[in-house]
Amino acid sequence: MQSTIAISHNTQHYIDLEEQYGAHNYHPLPVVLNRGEGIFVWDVDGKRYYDFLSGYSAVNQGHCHPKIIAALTEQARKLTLTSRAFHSNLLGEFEKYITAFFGYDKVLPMNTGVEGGETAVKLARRWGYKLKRIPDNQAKIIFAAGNFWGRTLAAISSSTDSSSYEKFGPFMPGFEIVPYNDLSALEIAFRDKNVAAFMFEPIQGEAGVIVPDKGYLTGIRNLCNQYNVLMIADEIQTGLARTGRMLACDHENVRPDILILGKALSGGLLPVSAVLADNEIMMTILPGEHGSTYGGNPLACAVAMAALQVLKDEKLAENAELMGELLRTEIRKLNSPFINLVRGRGLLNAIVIKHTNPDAAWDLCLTLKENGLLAKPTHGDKIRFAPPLVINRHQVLECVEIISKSLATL
Ligand code: PXG
Repeated sequence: MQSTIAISHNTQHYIDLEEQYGAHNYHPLPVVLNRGEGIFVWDVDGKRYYDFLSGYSAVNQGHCHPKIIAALTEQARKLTLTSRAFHSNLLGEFEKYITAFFGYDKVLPMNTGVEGGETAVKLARRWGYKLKRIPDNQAKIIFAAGNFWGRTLAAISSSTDSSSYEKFGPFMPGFEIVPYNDLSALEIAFRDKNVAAFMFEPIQGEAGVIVPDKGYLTGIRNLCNQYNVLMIADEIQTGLARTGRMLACDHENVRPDILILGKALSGGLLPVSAVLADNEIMMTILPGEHGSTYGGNPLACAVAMAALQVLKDEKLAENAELMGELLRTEIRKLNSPFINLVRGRGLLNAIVIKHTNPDAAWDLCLTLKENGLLAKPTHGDKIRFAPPLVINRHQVLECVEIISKSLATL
């Protein structure tokens, strides 16, 4: 598959190292990066690329944002980790900052996104037993088909993608699946009194940027109220300005009971995730019942506050909204016979490739790479276009030129 393009000896050297010494759990594009700045990354041969993946939306603020790097380096010289056995001067400050930022009583800090998801599920089960009075060990969490929230055994237990779960069983009990974007199915599921929560992505990222119908988020909120079920929004990929609002739930002015954030909460510097909820939910977990060595460490706290402040100061939600609209409009104008459709919100977008060659999406990504733009196919025929949110008008138009030129070679 990779034979059609020339790869330098230098690049091949690094790829060979990974091939030989690393597990083969990924299939990356044949490009080896060693530098990033803003919307650009450079390979080991010094070639510059537009980054149209942004670390799967972790780098919303742009690569190596100077203010976030400054927060990191300054804090790194003082104190990086205390564990939660002791207090730090930054944890409470960060907790106050992020709860005010999103309007919740409390936050529980973790590291990776999947840990944020696990935390939300544990909180929902606890709430279910303590407040909804679900009989012991009977709590159910509902998920939507096509969901993706990581790679732990709990996360893959809710997956409908066989490449995520096959031959990794047995799976976590108490999880149920309903179709995405289907409120009637959700209502039927909620009639079961043992349902504690519905966990969903406001736009499904890994499934290929699936945007639900207008009213879906409001409908979920209403059903959750009606049936006393917690609404858990996984905004790890959609949150933090990516879709043109600070949260994707803001598009319908809906407030989830539990909000999960990750990825861009550190601007791509280190794993930082957070679960936000009000006291009624958060106070169901007591000392010793949940945690993590690195969760809430001072370095992460300093970085997360800087990362959030940059989103606000640079009005990145507004820019994502405008640049996303421009990107979709200009790609549609190309009228390419190879693009089945362009979809997305803000700067979380995907194109669906139409071609007789099943490898067309991969081949297009190789050509895009040759032409100076990095993007990655998902599920065979879809390519995500999700640059850092600091991209400007001129750069969007230049990227559309690159896309146009690359499509012509298909
Ligand atoms: N929720 C959503 C919506 C995600 O997109 C996670 C949770 C998990 O985050 P962590 O930090 O645990 O990866 C994601 C992750 C991959 C991969 O290689 C992961 C994501 C996107 C693309 C690839 O596992 N999103």
